[in-house]
Amino acid sequence: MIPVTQQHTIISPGPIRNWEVTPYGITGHTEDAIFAIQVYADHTIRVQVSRHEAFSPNPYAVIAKPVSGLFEFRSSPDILWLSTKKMTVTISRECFSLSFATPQGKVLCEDDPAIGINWLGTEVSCYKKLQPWEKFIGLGEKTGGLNRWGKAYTNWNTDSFGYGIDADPLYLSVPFYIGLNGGKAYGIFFDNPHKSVFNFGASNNRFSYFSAEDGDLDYYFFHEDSVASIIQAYTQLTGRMEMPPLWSLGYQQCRYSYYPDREVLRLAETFREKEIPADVIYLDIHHMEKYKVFTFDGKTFPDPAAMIKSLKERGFKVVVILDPGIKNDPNYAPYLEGIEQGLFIRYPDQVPYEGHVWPGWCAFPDFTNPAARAWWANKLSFYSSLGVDGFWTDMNEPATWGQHMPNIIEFHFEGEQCSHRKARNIYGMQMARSTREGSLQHADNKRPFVLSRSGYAGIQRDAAVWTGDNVASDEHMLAGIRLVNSLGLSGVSFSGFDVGGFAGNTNPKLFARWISLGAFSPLFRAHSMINSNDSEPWSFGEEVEEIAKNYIRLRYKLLPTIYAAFYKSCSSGLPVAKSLAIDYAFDDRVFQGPFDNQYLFCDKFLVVPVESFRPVTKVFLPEGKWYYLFNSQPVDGNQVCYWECPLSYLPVFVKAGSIVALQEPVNHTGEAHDGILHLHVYHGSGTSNHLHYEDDGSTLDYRNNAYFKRNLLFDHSHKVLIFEESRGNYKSKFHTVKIYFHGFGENQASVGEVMKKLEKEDVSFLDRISDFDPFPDNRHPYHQCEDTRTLTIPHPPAKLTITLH
Ligand code: NBV
Repeated sequence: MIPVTQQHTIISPGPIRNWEVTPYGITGHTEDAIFAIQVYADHTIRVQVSRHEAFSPNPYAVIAKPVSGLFEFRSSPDILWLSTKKMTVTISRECFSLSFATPQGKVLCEDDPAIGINWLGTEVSCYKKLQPWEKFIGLGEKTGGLNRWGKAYTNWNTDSFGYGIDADPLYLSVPFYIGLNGGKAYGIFFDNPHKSVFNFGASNNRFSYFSAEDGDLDYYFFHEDSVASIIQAYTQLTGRMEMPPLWSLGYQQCRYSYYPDREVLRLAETFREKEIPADVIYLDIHHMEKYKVFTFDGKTFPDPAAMIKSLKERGFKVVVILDPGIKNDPNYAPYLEGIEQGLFIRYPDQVPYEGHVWPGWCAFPDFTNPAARAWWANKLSFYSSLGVDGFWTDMNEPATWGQHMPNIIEFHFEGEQCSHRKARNIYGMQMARSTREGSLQHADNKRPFVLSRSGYAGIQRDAAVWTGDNVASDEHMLAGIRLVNSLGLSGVSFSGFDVGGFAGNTNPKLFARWISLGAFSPLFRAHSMINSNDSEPWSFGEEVEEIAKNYIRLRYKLLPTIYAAFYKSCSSGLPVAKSLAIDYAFDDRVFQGPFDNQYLFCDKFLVVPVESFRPVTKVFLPEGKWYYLFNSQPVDGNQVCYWECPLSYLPVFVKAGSIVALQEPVNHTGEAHDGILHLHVYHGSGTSNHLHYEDDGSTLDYRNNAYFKRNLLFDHSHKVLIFEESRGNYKSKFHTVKIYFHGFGENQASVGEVMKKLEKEDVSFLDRISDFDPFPDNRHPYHQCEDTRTLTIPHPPAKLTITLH
């Protein structure tokens, strides 16, 4: 029991009384707390401090374990030191204040010595000295600018319909951020799922801090040489996504709601008639009978299996919405089963909690209970047997009308039993987890696709996420880009926004710009709200339809590059849409608005998001050289310039030295392409590297080497193109490779004029052909692609080196 006198006093851990060195680090007691400092990797150190007798478990986000023998330890009468190859943590024995430094002794981040760690009632906080010019990035789905300095944020998963562009909190919490300090970077992940606050120098000039309503101080400190390596370290700890199905990287069409079934079929037909590629149609809540999950409305969808079959024949996948609320209805089996098996969240007197949502009064499965997760996963066979391919977990904050779930509700929490205060932020990710497990269970070796609104650190293992109920406005479009970029900084690579805006009515220009941006977003899904105007690619007149079609087709052309980028992201944890703060962290211009919206897509494209009404925009080109995507015009980096951006031309630049892989567009990813791989090599320096990756796009066989993967290298100084030996036992679907050289220059007869020698294969050579412009209409000034030469060869089955001069 905390004495009354202490309830409003600040308590700190006090001096260290004893410690013990373990294989993983040190543990011990201070005057008022217990502590443990453990090494998870050279770059990752965990700090736990508690006023309880034992640390309270947080079993959801972290999948790694501490590793023994990675540190050295020293002590003096005043200080304890624990060092790994990457950092040293210094602990003052007198006040238990921590300082993290590089092995060379440069301080990365240190506790405010007077108030470093403390408790105010049950609230636990950690105050870090604010360093001059320190920047803070990440923290998941948070609004605002890229640099979070001077702002504070709350982590408390919240249904935020039509949120403002500065609103906080939103649907999903990732209490992980990266600090940039004097040319060095570090990361902090505070693994405490209670409502938490991160303050990056808001209303004070002394410290940044993180605090939680209750629970322990439990955080992981990361240090590596770059922002990218810190994200890799964080995702080593919390996991990475697995390869998504290829169809989920195509264009996805959603609406609240498409019904009845003939409207859904008509929608599918229209895409095919208009030859606008698309892969996915979503069924929102109106497909259900009285909004009851695990049902179809018998009147509007009398034969869902037949409808889904026809959609599949047209090359569409079907994703259905799942809401967690289970209607209290004595004739409804899921409700009865949940009650009987004790699977719902309950009040302390064991009465199931009921909240009002779409179906009326509902009970809520306790997704923190393995039995409830298994039950839910089983129930998904209802959909799988009808042919449903993917799931969309909505309202899983969890949302209820009134938006104030009582804190006394109890959750299983893997047997630990806790209240809503600790479980809320975890609930959504566990619903996504159980949904993914159900998909794996029923989908016969098919890859799952789950799209979740809510989540916590580690959600990337189970689901893609989208940024919820945005609004049809230019500022929201740009805010969505920042949210996706921030999610990418926080381990969530597969994310997107509702193209066109969910709430409100989109205007034609806005839709055109938004869909252009969507083509360069990891998740490409258009969605809009009930009672809003139609918002399909053809709903805004001919010109916008053409723009939409061009960009959707461009997306499909880019699939070989995008798919390879996803493969890389699965193994590195780095995002597909990369904020410039990852590769250019110490260039201050990256953080200036509006440059802080810019990002690298698939590591090769610099995307400059710009409002729909702007014909010209300011662009920041980071160091190096760039090529304007639409005509390969070279542009110097390390400068800010103005660039024309008429509606059809989203400013996108290709990084010098990139190799971009394209295919001919198809109507959907299930359709066979023409077998020609188009490789665009952009002149640069050093050696370009492109990973070519293919697999069957749908099954889990890639886990057992059923892939075709190889590195393609281009040595710019010696003009040597190398197709390395391929790995894996999948046969590539490309029989021919056509290579295009951009920026090699009129007078550099080197490439194209003479083909010196080809090992093994014959080649045909074509000069001056552009095959990159996605806009065949020739109406725009950027259509020309004069400086491009090409070469065509059979797709080499084995290693091939081509020397050009
Ligand atoms: O299921 C209806 C909507 C859905 O379309 C949207 O994408 C979700 O974010 N859902 C929220 C419920 C309430 C919307 C007002």
